[in-house]
Amino acid sequence: MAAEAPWHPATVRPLVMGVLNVTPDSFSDGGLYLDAERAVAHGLDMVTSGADVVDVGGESSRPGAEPVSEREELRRVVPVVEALSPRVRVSVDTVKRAVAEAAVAAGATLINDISASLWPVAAESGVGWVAMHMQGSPRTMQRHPHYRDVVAEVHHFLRQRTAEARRAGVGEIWVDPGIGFGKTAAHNLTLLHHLPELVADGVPVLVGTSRKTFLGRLSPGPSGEPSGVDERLAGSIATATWAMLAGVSMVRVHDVPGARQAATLVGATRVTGTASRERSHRRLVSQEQGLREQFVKGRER
Ligand code: HH2
Repeated sequence: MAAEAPWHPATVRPLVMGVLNVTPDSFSDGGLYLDAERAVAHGLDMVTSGADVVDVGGESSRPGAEPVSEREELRRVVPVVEALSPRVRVSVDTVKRAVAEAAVAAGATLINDISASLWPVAAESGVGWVAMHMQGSPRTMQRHPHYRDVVAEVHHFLRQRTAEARRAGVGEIWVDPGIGFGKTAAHNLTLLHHLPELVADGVPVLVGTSRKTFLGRLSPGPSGEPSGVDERLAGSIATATWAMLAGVSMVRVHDVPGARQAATLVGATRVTGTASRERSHRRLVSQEQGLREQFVKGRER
């Protein structure tokens, strides 16, 4: 019998992952959604705005962040996952095995793993897994990021982890170069430039540039100071669009409406070709349905 083809979402419209940080200290939305009710309301808003998946996190991974206890992370994450999972696909952004397991029990079907080490949990529970590259740990990663060849090293790491996860039986695997995780602005730009090579491996790629520091450094205000977190929307959408045009299958964003509009347009340019507008629009709509069904299947596993 032929081996089953690796899991891959249809490649028409890139998917949008909305960020929901249930933390006091996340770099851009820290403290806004610490209360479970507000967190759930914001998650549902993102769904209305077009998020395909909501990524719930209870521990900040910003540079210099202090770890939180397992108990506290569980307290923050589980009720929010429970409330959102009947309404939308939910991923859990954690590096802790117990938190991943509890979130899956509460309805999450994707483990967003910045440590790229939790594939055994995904294999045991039959959910999807995102492997992200990071050099060092959040507390120290931005002190001296160093690579001989950032693209080769990041891609090699992700290929290795993908192979291990596949051997363990994980069906749905995503890779993420980890923009800003132990990387300078130059490293981030180099990785963005070389995204097509990662895409060419055939494993769906997720990229998160949203509101990150390098955007502020590269677009300083009139005083020469890096632009603030709230002034990085255009850069966030520009880099997400760049990544989608390079072939990534999902972008992780704080500002869903703009990213969703960009994703829809990238999808539309992928199918338009020379067909009549009417025909290509109908095709886009039916491919969109196919994509949603395939991605949502991950929820039903
Ligand atoms: N970035 C952050 C957190 N999780 N996961 C993936 N797969 N890719 C990313 O680029 C990524 C991620 C950092 O952003 P945010 O969650 O907004 O901040 P914080 O870690 O401070 O909560």
